[in-house]
Amino acid sequence: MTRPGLSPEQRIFYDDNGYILLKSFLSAGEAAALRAEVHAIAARQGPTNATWSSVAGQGTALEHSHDVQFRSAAFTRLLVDERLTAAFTSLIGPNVQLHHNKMFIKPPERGSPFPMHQDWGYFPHKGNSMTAAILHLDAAPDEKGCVRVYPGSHKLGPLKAFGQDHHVDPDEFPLSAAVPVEADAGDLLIFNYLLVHGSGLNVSNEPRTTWLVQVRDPEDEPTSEQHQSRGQGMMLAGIDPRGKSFQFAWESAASSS
Ligand SMILES: O=C(O)CCC(=O)C(=O)O
Repeated sequence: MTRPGLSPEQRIFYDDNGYILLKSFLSAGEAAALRAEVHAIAARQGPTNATWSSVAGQGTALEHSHDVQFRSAAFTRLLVDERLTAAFTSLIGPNVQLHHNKMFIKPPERGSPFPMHQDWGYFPHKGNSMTAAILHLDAAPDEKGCVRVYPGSHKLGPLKAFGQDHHVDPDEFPLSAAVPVEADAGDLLIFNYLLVHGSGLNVSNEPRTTWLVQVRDPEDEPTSEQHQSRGQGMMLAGIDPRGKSFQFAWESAASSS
């Protein structure tokens, strides 16, 4: 069965706002199964804390893993799930290439916030095709530190970024004034990497569990290679039309030496 991707109305909303929340993208059962996988990975790997440096040292925590498909095949299957790839192809074209993916658990009562930022600062590309999707594996109401966005901010282009977290000016883009995108288990939030976004503290008594994937058009070249990952370059939909095969920066350095 051909998957529809975004409707014309959803596409208009996305183009205007830089993001869209697709409700019930996965069933509650599918979300629950993936949530269990994420929590099992976290239990196997032991404690982690990916709290950003600009908000570290305040007793908060953020469990995470990169390259989740190397930890559980459920995420290999998810990467090429036609519902996901159809959503991406309707935004960036027929060819969709994996950049990276990661999981996050914001633990109860002390789940770290993400300062407001654009992902652009982490992995700038010439064509700005880079697109993120956050799959919610349990409910993310505001008190759990749901994602907050500045609708339309993707149209501002790259903004001045501060520190190693690349956060934007907190006076201009305070977390408190951003729009909370509350979500239920199974909802998918898709956004362009120029959208100003972040999220607050999890002050609830339950974890907030998410999986995040970033993809691009394979013809969209990075302006600097600063965020590579295992699995990067995998085609999730379509083909890589370039004559050359995908290479990490370290591979080209090795072949020219
Ligand atoms: O999960 C969140 O609340 C935001 C994650 C995020 O913005 C990021 O990883 O860049």
